[in-house]
This record gives sequence, structure tokens and C-alpha cells, in this order.
Amino acid sequence: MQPHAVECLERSLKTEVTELAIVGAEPVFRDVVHVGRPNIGDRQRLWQRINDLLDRRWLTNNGQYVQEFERQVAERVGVRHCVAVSNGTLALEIAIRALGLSGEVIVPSFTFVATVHALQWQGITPVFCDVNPSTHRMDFRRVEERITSRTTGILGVHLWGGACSIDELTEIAHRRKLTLLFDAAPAFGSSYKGRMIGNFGQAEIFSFHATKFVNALEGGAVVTNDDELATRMRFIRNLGFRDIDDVVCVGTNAKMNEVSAAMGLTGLESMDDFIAINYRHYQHYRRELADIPGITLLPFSDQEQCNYQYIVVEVDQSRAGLSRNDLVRILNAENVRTRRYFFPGCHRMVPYRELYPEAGRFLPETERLTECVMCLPTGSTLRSEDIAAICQIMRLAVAHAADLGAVLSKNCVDVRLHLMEEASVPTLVEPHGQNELL
Ligand code: T4K
Repeated sequence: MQPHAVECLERSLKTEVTELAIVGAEPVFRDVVHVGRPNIGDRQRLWQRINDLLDRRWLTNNGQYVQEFERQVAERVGVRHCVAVSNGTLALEIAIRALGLSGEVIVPSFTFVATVHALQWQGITPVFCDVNPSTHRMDFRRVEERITSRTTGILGVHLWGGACSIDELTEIAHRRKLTLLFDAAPAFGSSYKGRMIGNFGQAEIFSFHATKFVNALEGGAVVTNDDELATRMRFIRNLGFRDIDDVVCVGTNAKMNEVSAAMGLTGLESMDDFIAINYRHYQHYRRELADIPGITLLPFSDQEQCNYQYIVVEVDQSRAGLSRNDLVRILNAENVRTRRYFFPGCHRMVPYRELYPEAGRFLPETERLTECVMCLPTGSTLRSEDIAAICQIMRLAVAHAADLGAVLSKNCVDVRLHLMEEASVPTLVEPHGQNELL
């Protein structure tokens, strides 16, 4: 496994509120700790593959590593076809195009913006559907009220790597004669009712972006059990070429290159180790966060396989005494870069806000979640002592929320002074790592 990319300071567990970086103390991490730090796998195997493809001078256009990557992904998922492409967004676009979606498609707003862009990019109107507050995934009970005569499909998202309501969405799609596509970008390696995600709807897509637990630097794939659809997608991926000089449809260039496939194959070899690490981290966070009021870790089902690649936390300000944004700032000052996925919600992002200004009316749960959800670091570069240090910062911040909350909005030097008076600490230092964005 690769060396750790972050280093905790000696004095890793802070115990006093005056030790928090937000009030001017040294950050607990010397180096920045990121959400989405890439897993690398066996570097030697990667270099071997890269040298091999360089020696063979076959760099892209359905090379041998791409074909092997497709074979292995299809085998792991248990599907007939995997069409590897250059990223998850293009996987969505190609699937949407090949499935002939048009008009309106029902989609959650609480997702990475790529899901929605992929529809709009094809001239399709995304019709936003609210999410279930306990899973954060599309609320199937809200889907039918969003269907109109222009609706051609449903695009479900397996957010955080866990399945959305597949059975219910399948039933609705079947009854209303709609196409069902799943954005499984974060859900490679996860299952639903014992069957691997990738087997549902007309097709599903994965992302193998650098930040995904198995990555191809940039990469994506559409998986399906539909032979004709797979053939169509292969043409579209390669500019519509069926053969040399034979273009049979309008296409794009979405081919995965050989270095990406080499990286993807290397990641697949370590996939089980990555999941085991993620699972250990998830359990560690679960234990550490359990006693912090107002902080709730989103649980994953024990009954399913899961890649555990996101540590998702909800902050209940009324109990924690601090908002999600306060905690993001406090952790940021400690060099922990949490992420506010998926703030502010696609419907409030400029293009969609302008195109569909009324969308928020239907999305109360989405709007609530965008204000209280944050993702914490995990993955193979993180050590268990790092998790302990991160959680201790959160514990300390919540325990002293009254002090911090009252002064977070003020100048941080005032905060430090105020706290020092209380604790009789003699020095004054400038605050570290303020996040200007919040
Ligand atoms: N559908 C869904 C539901 C998705 O979640 C995604 C992607 C897609 C579709 C589209 O798939 P792709 O077209 O991306 O294959 C990141 C990822 O870029 C994106 O793949 C992912 N979802 C999304 C949830 O997260 P950003 O804008 O947050 O990325 P960025 O660059 O800010 O990186 C996140 C963190 O990772 C940073 O703190 C830095 C760290 N990082 C990042 C990279 C690239 C590293 O440490 N090393 C790196 O090489 O979107």
C-alpha cells in the first residue's frame, strides 16, 4: 500500500478549546488532509503496464488494457457488457443518447452536478425530484407527481455508493413505460439485495475518477445486459465508427486511454484491500462520532456489499450548537478539507436556477440536506490516529459550541482573546487557514 500522504503533529489529540486552530493555535495536521485522496495500488504493477503499453506503442482506441479493464469490470459486476469511457459524465451522456431519452427526465437535485449536466447537455429538461431524508437518495414516493406527458425516463442516483430505491423505481418505470437509467458513479463494488449494482434498469454508469476508490485517473463506464444498447454505445463512444471508414451514427470521442485502463486494472487488483480500509475507517468514525451531540453519520446497510468510500455526516445545529458551515471552517483551520457535497443543490446552481427558478418549491428535503451534510476524509492515505484527531476536533468544537458559535462570526482574534481570558492562556497568535469561501 502507498505511503501515508498526511502527517499528524506529535500532539495529535487536542484537549482544550484554546488549542483549536480556528482561534489561532497550530493546526493539528501539518499537511492538508483531503476528502477524495486517490488510492494508487501497486505502483510497480502500474509502471510495468505503462512501460508495456509504451513499448507496444498502443496508447488508446480500444487497446488491450481497455479491453481487459472492461472484461474485469463486467465480471465483477456480473453483467454482459461494460463500455469503458473517459469519465463518468460522458458515460452518462452516451447512455442517455443511446437510450434515446428526450423531453423530460426525473432526476434528484441532491447529486453531483454531472448527473444533471448530462441531461441538459443533450437538450433534455431535468425535472428535479426530492430525496428521502434518511438515505439522501431519490424519494420514489415523489416521482410520479413529477411525471408529465413529456417525461421519457427516470435517472436514479446511487448516492454515496448505496443503492437508491431500485425496486420501486423499476416498478414505476415499467408501469409508466419510462426508461430507467442509474447513475452509479459512486457505487462500483456495492450491491442491492445481494446483486451487484450495475445490473439494474436499462443501464448503469460508474465513475473511475481519481477521487473514486478504484480510479483510472479519469475514467468511467456504462454497464448493461442489453446487447444492442452496448453495441450502440460502442459506436457513439468512438465518433460513430463501426469500422474503418464506416460511420453509422453521430458520436463523440469518449474513449478511455491505455494509461487510464492500466491504472484502473491496478486499482482493481487492490479493490478488496481498499474496501477493507474504507470499512475500517467507517467503523472507526462510527465509534468516535457516536457520542457527539448533533453529529450523525449516515449508515450503510450491513446486509449489502458496499465500498464505504464516503463518510457522510449530518450536522443538526440545534443539538450541536454549531452549523455545518461552522464545522467546515473549524476543520479547515486544522488543515482538514471536508466537502459540502452537494451544496447548494443542482437546482440552485446558476444554470438551473436561471432555467428552472421554481424547482426549489418541490425540494424541501434537498434544501435542508444541502445545509447540513458534509463529507469527511477517508481512504488508504488516512491512518486511524488521523480519524481520532479529526473526531476530537469535532468533539471539542461541539462541546464548546457556545463559546465558538458566539464568536465564529466575529474576528477570530477576538475569539482567541475571549477564550484566553476564560482559560488564562498568556499568548496571542493569528488564526490559521481561514476559509474565505464560507
Ligand atoms: N455522478 C455522480 C453521482 C458523481 O458523484 C460523479 C462524480 C459523476 C456523476 C461524474 O463522474 P466523473 O465525470 O467525475 O467521472 C469530485 C470528483 O471529481 C467527481 O468525480 C465526483 N463525482 C465528485 C463527487 O467529487 P470535486 O469537484 O469535488 O473534485 P475536486 O477536484 O475538488 O476533488 C475532491 C477532493 O479530492 C479535493 O479535496 C482534492 C482531492 N484530490 C482530487 C484529485 C483530483 C486529490 O487529493 N487528488 C486528486 O488527484 O468532484
